[in-house]
Amino acid sequence: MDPKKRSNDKASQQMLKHADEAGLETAWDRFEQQEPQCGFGKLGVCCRICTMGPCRIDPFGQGPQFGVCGATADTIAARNLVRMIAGGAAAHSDHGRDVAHTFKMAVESDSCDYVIKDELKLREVAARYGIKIEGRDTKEIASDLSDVVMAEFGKQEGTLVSAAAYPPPARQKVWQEFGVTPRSIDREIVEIMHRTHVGVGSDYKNLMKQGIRASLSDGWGGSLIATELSDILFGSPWPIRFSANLGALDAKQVNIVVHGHEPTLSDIILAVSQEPELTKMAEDRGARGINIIGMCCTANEILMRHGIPVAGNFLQQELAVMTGVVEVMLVDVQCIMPALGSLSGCFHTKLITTSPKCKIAGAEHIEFHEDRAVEIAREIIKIAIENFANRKGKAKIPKVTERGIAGFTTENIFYHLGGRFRASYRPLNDNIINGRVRGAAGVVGCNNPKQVHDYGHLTMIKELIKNDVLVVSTGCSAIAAAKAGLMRPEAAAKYCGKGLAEVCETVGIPPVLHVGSCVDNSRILTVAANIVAEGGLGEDISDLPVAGAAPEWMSEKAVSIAMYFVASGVYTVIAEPLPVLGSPNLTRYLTDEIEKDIGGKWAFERDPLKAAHMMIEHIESKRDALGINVEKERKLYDMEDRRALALD
Ligand code: CUV
Ligand code: SF4
Repeated sequence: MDPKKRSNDKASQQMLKHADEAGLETAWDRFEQQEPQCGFGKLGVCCRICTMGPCRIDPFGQGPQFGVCGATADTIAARNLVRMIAGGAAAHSDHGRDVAHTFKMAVESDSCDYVIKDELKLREVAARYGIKIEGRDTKEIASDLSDVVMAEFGKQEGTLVSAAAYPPPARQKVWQEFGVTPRSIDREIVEIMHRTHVGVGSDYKNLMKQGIRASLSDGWGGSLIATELSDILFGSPWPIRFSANLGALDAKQVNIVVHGHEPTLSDIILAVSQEPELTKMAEDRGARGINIIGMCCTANEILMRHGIPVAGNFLQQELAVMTGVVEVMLVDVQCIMPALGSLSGCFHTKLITTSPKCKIAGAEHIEFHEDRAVEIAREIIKIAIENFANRKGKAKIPKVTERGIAGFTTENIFYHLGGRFRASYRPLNDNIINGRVRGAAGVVGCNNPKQVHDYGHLTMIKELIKNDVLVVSTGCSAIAAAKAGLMRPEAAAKYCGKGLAEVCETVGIPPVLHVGSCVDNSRILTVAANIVAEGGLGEDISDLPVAGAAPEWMSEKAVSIAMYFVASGVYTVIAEPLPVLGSPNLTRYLTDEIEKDIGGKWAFERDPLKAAHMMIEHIESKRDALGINVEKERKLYDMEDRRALALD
């Protein structure tokens, strides 16, 4: 086993070596045991939807071309794919729903552990949702917003309020004409399940249409609600320093890793961990303190707001436990490997599940209830403190960490670009128009043992910024970038092309902007909407010199995300192809013809360097179409320009 063939990350390489020596199994080992993986599944031509099957279509045209019911490869691949979208949209949007419930509780109760932290954002969001602001107090506005937002999930009439309030008008028109404006969140997901039941739709394009609609209800609906309400409840992020990688685990402290996706529990855990009584209790047990440290998107949620360190991304969750210093691995929902159950049994680590939606064999379950948040947080922290004495063997913490700056949002990114008195997207648009910044790319998504861990993210991101493309990042991709030092402002001089370096250095931002967790991909959508609204770069998101990518994706959520990027007009390149290659028709539709319907399209490319150049080429073609690729005479900086670039 050569750790370098598995991970590009130094800390992970050390831990993989250790795992190998200690005979501990990881996702990489299990991936190898799975090979060769099922070719029918990979190509999307295996159907298990009814018990006349399972049926499979021979992709070489030799064997059967129809399922028992007569379904073709096109039908089967399209049904499978839109069901993946349903799964991904459901996960994100249910996260949004849970935040909405917590928000409602905070609004209605006076003795709640959650309070509204960002009143300004509350007012902004409420106004977007058509709620009266003037002369009303916070509680009234919040109560109205809570009602409107809750209704978005299950309403029976009309369309999503947010789908009309946030995207550019030209984009909304495209959706209306194509008939994919999302109606409500749950409905679009349910309709996927209905349409894909045996004997309903078999036209692959019509099936995809519902996939598009559901993905839009995720991106501009459920995920957006999760982001907006989290900002209101937990505070809008602000640029903040943090450290990243397994080296941020501290052998001398009680380590609690918060892992999963939601901020609701972890935010309280962090606050409660600072109570003097608990710190004293930890000290009495011989620990120097309590170290709350994140993993995956829960990490992103609280590092964006509190600067807590991040232990790592998706493929590092097992490695964190193997350090032997994790007292509690505290999880909520999503991207938690079932393997943690048995693995934690080999260590003193207590794996604690908290959501009724996610119980794991081998874990202890302490159900989290928002109305007793502080009390439950204390209980969990005490368990961790008591467990400190139970560590076995020597700590195996790789001495690898990086530092970076996170906490960028749609509202604050260009506050920085514009300076204190010129908070607008004008400076960004101008820098794109004058060509210093060629365009922007959203690089997001997971890790996948099919790719060398982090290599895809880093290779792509470095190539983009070298070519003056500003990168905004979320999820496990953002964590990969942080671990490699790409979120330090100094990275601009080291890795960027001249134009982007100039802009980053003047403003003091890193060339890769961390905008949050996977639901915060909605921030990338609203950034794009704001760029359009600022003017000078076309009327629609599909006019912008931007692209999206998920270089190591694996989850159904990633499919929903990439679909709503595409359906918002963004060219999106993913590494592992969608499981549709067994249907040449569907493949052609997604990677080509769909652009005429919706303005964006997919591309599949495993080589991250090639993928980056496909994105750059697309960005340049959009610049050409906008007519901004002409050599302009260099004018001298006037005061206005200086102000536009000035540090505040
Ligand atoms: Ni939701 S979905 S592995 S943690 S980005 Fe990370 Fe982010 Fe993919 Fe999961
Ligand atoms: Fe086979 Fe059709 Fe049933 Fe799918 S739905 S398992 S293709 S019979």
